[in-house]
Formats: sequence, structure tokens, C-alpha cells
Amino acid sequence: MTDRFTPTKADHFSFGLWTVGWGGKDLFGDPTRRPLDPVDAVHHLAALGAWGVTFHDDDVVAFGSDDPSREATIKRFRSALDETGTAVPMITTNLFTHPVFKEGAFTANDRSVRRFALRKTLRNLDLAAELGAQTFVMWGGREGAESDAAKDVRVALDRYKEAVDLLCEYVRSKGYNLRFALEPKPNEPRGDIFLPTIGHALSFIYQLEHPEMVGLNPEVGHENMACLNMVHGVAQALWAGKLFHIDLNGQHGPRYDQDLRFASADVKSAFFLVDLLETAGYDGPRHFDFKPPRAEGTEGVWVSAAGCMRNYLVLREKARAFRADPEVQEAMAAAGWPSLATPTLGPGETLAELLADRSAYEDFDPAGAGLREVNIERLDQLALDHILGVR
Ligand SMILES: [Mn+2]
Repeated sequence: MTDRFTPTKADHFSFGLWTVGWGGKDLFGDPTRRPLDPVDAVHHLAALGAWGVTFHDDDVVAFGSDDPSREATIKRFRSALDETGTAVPMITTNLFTHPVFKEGAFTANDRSVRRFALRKTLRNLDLAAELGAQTFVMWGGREGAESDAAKDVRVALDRYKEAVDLLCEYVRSKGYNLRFALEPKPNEPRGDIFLPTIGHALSFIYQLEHPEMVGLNPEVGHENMACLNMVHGVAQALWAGKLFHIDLNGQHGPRYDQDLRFASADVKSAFFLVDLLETAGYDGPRHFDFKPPRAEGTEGVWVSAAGCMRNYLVLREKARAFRADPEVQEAMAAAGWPSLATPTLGPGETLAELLADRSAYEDFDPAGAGLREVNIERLDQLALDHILGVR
């Protein structure tokens, strides 16, 4: 079916190879789908209207491959990219699947594991530059612990910082056009993961040697797993100039990481997220990090992938209609949006003048102000009317 919600490359939708390539293996069951050749994934996604693909090193080249077979595999993959005009905007390193990383990678207590993790990542930075990726995502799924007795967290953060600083130094020395994006997640696979939320990761960035090179890759499901508001978190990342990349998917609140297709779990939050990205001028990839449910067969995988993009485009149209609706604009004014945009002190007003302003305190009527109308329900209902398609 082709309609106005059919994506094109101009929409900048990208997918991890591990998303459509997930065979359904989970903690309790074997794969339910045959392995998907990354070359086939590129062709399928391009046919659906995707603009880019992203991957972990091991998604394309099997762990431990020798150099000749690695090069042959990359060459074959590269021709699929060229044939379809598919971009590789982001690459990441798998530092979580192999048993060597069972106790962490950059924060493993074992120093030789940390050195191996660095070498594996440095090698992948060269590939990222070679394929023209501009963002290198760092998700430290094994950086954490099940027990607070496992390690001194302050020292582990020293090692984490050491690793990110070294990676930044390498990118600078090579002159690569690459920035790093930290991906927060509260737990799973580790009992507790370091840099669990957008806020933790943001504060970590400012302790680094090159904070300008490091930003965030927030994921819808990960923030929801921590009972946090994704829209607020992304807004703060944008406010800090740190939204380098984003992982769009769906999640039903605090439970295991569901990676549902975008917008399928919480339409209202997805609506406000799309509205935020589109109005804030975010110009990075709209990247889907989802998993087609294990119960689906091969055809279901592509229905699920297409649904991610379709839902984004539907919500984008609805968000635009919401913003353009005169009644919404009037309701926003009534709810005080323009007032919030006005600085609290007047132009050139000093603190002394505020202290001398009797209307601000001595003559102010807090009881009366406590009874005022705020008009947010009306605005929220208009949003819901737009989402539900009755406006
Ligand atoms: Mn996830």
C-alpha cells in the first residue's frame, strides 16, 4: 500500500541490523526465524523506504573473523549499500554478547578485558569512518553489576571515563568526523547498569576531556523502564545540545525491555515525542531500535518495520495539524505558553528592583493565585482529539 505515509529517504529513517535481524532467541526459547543475511536486510529496508542502516561490528562480521574474511564480508555488505543508496549514519560495538564481557567491558575488574574492549572498539571506529558514519553509539549493557559488593562504582566510572577519553583522543588523532552518543539504560542484561538514565549520562559527559564530542542516544523503552518521561528527557538533552541520536521504539512501562515497534505501546507519549523532535529542529536520524515480536514469522518482521516508519509519519502529520489548529494556539495561550517564554525579570531589571517591587511579594495575593485557572486539561484534550483523529 502506498499513501502519504509511505516513507522516503528524505524522512531519514534508519534501522539497526540487529532489529529486523533478531531471530527471536530469548531467555526462554530458541530462535523462531531463520537467520537474516545483512545484505538481504539492506535490500528489504531500502524497498520499504528506509534511508539508513546501523550495526554492531558483530552484526556484519562474525566475532573473531580473520582479516581476509572480515574484508570480504565488508566488501559484499558495501555493495548492497551502494546498490540501494543506503547510508550508514551510525555504528556501534558489541561489548556484551561474548562471555569475555560477562563482568563488564570498559569497567570490567579484569584489566586485560578492558584493554581488549578498547582494541575491539578502536578497530570498529576505523570501520565507522570508512563507511561514513558520523555517530558512534556506546551502549554499555554489561557495564554494571548485580551486587554492590562487585566493585567500587567511583573507580569503575574512572575507568569508563578513561575509555571514552581514549576513544575521543583516537578520533581526534585520526581526524575522523565522528561523535559519540551514550545510550542510557537502567538494567538488563546487568542487574544495574552504569549511566542508567539520560540525567546520569549527561552529568558523566561533563567530566570527560572532550565533552563537546560526546552526546546522548536516548531510547524510548529504556527511559520508560526507569519510570521516566522520555519526552522530558529528550527535551533536556536537546536543551543541552546533546541529542546526537535517538532510539525510537515502544514499551509498556517498567518491565523487561520490550522493544516494541515505535508508537505501538504509548501513542500519546509518541505523539509528543514526534512533536518535540519536529519542532525543536532535530536533524539527526530517526532511528528504530525495536524487535519484531518473537511470535511473528519473516513476513511479520517487515510489517513491523514498516509500522515503525508509518507511525512516525502519521504522528508527524498529526503533530503539525495540532500546532496549526487555531483553537490549539488559542488554548496554548490560555494555558500560559507565551508567559513561560517571557523571562521572569523584566529587560534590564536588577535583583534590587525585584526586591523593591511590592507587587511581587508584599502586595501579591498568593491565595487568589492559588485559585486561578491553568487551562491545561482543555489543551490536553485537544491533543487527544488530534491523536484520536476526531479533529
Ligand atoms: Mn531496548
